[in-house]
Amino acid sequence: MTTKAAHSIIAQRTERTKWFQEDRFGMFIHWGLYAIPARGEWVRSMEQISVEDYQPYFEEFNPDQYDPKQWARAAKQAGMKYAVLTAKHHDGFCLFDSGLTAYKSTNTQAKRDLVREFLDAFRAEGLKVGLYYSLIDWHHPDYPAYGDPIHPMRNNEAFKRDPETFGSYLTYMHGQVRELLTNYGRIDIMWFDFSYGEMVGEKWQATKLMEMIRSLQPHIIVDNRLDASGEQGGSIYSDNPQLYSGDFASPEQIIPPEGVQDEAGNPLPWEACITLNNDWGYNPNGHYKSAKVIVRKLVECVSKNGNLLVNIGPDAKGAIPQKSLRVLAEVGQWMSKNRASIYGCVKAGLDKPEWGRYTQRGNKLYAHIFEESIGPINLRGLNGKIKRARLLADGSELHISKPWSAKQYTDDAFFNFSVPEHFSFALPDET
Ligand code: JFZ
Repeated sequence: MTTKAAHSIIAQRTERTKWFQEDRFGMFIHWGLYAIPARGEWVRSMEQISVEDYQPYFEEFNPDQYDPKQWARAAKQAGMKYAVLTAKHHDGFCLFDSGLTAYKSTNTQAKRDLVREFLDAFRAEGLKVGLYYSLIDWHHPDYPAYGDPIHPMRNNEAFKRDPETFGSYLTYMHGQVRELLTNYGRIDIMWFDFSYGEMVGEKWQATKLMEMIRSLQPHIIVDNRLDASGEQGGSIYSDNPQLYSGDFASPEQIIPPEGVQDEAGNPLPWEACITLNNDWGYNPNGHYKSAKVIVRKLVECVSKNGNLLVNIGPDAKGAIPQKSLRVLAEVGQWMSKNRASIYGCVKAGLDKPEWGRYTQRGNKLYAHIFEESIGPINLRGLNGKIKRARLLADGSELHISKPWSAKQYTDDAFFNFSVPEHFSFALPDET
């Protein structure tokens, strides 16, 4: 049974996420001290590095090439509409001038509030801004021993803690969220990460936290990880969500086969986050996804009513890796011609075609053709329903032919010649 409170949570979620579901495409930025060892943001945990042995990275951190205006231009040119930066990741290092810790960027050689500069630069490009804040904290002395079920080796000496003092960590964590949402102007997204095992929901005093968040920034949208891990779970899926169940689901490194629905089958706002290479934090090694893959994944998300958040991991100097910039630029070339098939688009009411995917906005259907065709391209069930078809990239007409005589095709329409692969689009007016 949906209570009155849950009704209003769902109604507000729908209202608040409108812009988010229009925008569809964003940039994730994982940046912190771990850019120095350059083996991913989990390096402290994976290699069981003690607080003391991690300290040299704090002493050394000096990102003198940090130019968030350039980051913002790269995001904008890629066609991204919003960006989310790690204000604090699991290692506890703060990229902002917190009054509650000395473990922050303003106390490094950088002497800069990296979060503030990020926010200013991205807002200036007209992008919406979000902050990632890690619930897990391997640096704070009152965060309990890190023994999560996903990475069981974390119950080691380097992470031994007294869980009795967890309350003081919560005061710290709530206090930092208050700072971020008080001192930095309008924030559009709060991206918490992540819950596991018993460490979920009210363990974070999540209702109290959310009441504060909503009172400081009523419009802000929040991911679902106060209530869930990176995987499915958490009551955003139920008809009785909590205040802390979040505004959107956050599948990670996967795109759900059928998109994301609540338990009753109603579509939920969701955002898949993916890396460009294998790690979130800077790692010069690892296989890079191509622009072609990123474009197709973006199309796939939109074709299932979802968003895509593509990660970059700037290096220790503050530079976005050249390879990442190249992929972003190529994605941007595609977006410059084809963005109409992404922004504000939704799942089309048609079966997934063999040759690619559909997205739709109003009476415009976008056919994303992923395959080089060997002959006419079958538009299943669309015979007589297409007013005209155009290539989105250059506006040229595509001829629609009558169905073949064979009986099984009588409901179908066809593009009569082979349409160029991948970068081509048809734009039929569906009636
Ligand atoms: C989390 C972080 O640990 C990671 O460093 C990165 O920030 C990513 C976006 O989010 O990754 C997770 C979180 C949860 C699970 C797996 C990876 N999980 O529950 O399986």
